[in-house]
Amino acid sequence: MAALSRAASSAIRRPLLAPPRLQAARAMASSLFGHVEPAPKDPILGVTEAFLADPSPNKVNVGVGAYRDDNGQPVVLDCVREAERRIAGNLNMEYLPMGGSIKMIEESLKLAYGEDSEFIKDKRIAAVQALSGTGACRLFADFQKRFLPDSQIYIPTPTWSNHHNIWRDAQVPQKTFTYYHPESRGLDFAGLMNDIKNAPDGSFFLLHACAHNPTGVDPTEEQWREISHQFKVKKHFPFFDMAYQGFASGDPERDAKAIRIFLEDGHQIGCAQSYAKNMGLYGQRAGCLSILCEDEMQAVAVKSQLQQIARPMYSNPPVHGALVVSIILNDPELKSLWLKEVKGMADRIIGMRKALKENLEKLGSPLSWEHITNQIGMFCYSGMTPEQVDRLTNEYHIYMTRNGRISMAGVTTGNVAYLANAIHDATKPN
Ligand code: KET
Repeated sequence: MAALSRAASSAIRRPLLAPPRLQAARAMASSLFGHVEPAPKDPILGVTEAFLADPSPNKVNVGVGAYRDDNGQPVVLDCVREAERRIAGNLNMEYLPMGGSIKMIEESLKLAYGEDSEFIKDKRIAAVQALSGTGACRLFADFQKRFLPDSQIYIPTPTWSNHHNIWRDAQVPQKTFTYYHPESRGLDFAGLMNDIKNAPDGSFFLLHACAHNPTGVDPTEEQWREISHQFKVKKHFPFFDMAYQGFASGDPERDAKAIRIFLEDGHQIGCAQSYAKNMGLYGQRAGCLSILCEDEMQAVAVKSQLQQIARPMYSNPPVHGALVVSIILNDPELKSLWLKEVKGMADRIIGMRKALKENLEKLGSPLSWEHITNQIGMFCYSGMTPEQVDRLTNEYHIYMTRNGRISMAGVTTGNVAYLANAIHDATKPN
């Protein structure tokens, strides 16, 4: 009996006792990496992780900005499916050049700078394919650090949380500028203009080209003109992050208006483009970084340096998404299908804004929800506090970022009433 129980207990204990060689290896490993603490969860992608881990059948994900159809399913656009059919069995998967696909870059520049842009004709734009919008921002931040090591970046308050990480990791010092006015839930234009005026001449500013994330608040055309004018006076450099071209108004040309105003006014600009949202190519990491230079010679030099930053990091960008983008934008029929599909996505979001607001009003919410339909783009900056968001998550299994941002792209006819009810419950005055 005693022998048996000794055997049994050693069998239970055995897995806990690693062989001496493994123990030594573990001790070494813990001295090497023992100081590594778990990283804090990402405020946006961490929400997706929590959503996936929740077994509730009622759960709703309005965290990450990823478009869903009215059944809550991810969407692959018809134009993308057709481009993929043309790629399959026809095109090879060789390395792209360090700067990426020339065709994809050409098409991207036409989208951002205009079909007939004189800057494209004059070859004044240094451009490389980038790892989507994030990669384009990061490449620019690294370029900024390398060639203007004493410069800083002015970032709006609030902004997409990853902007702070990107410029931090590139070791560019950050300043913030006024953008949002919480009381009016609109733009703090006076504060914004003041900060532009008070920044040292020649400062770098990060601007959201359209559909500001997370606020959904964009300057009007008139306000953009004033901003551009003041940038000229102060010789500031505007870097446009354009992650949502087409998602604000449904028309990519209209959504490029801010950039076009700056171009008309003769600025040099930088621009990060992403095809994650407007072509639904999220995981393909398709994007473009461009910098408008003084002349062709400067553009050649700048492009060669951007490539040199890319080479030791990822060597060259992925080919599949670049093929999809260039095939769609280069074929008039596929391009018009794409334009129709972008508009369809933008319109569904606009429809859901109306539905969410109407549902809240129907429930008798005494609060004003006008901002839901006044805001533009993928997000509704609801005004909910982090504690109210926690209630939505804990009691209703609704997942969103703690800054109160709702990804309207995840709202559907099927879940809008449930969402409205939860928001009403969490926000109604006692
Ligand atoms: N800029 C902005 C303003 C932005 O909102 C995103 C993505 C990106 C760039 C980068 O997207 P990319 O996939 O690298 O092309 N925003 C959503 C996803 C994320 O956080 O990565 C979001 O805010 O939910």
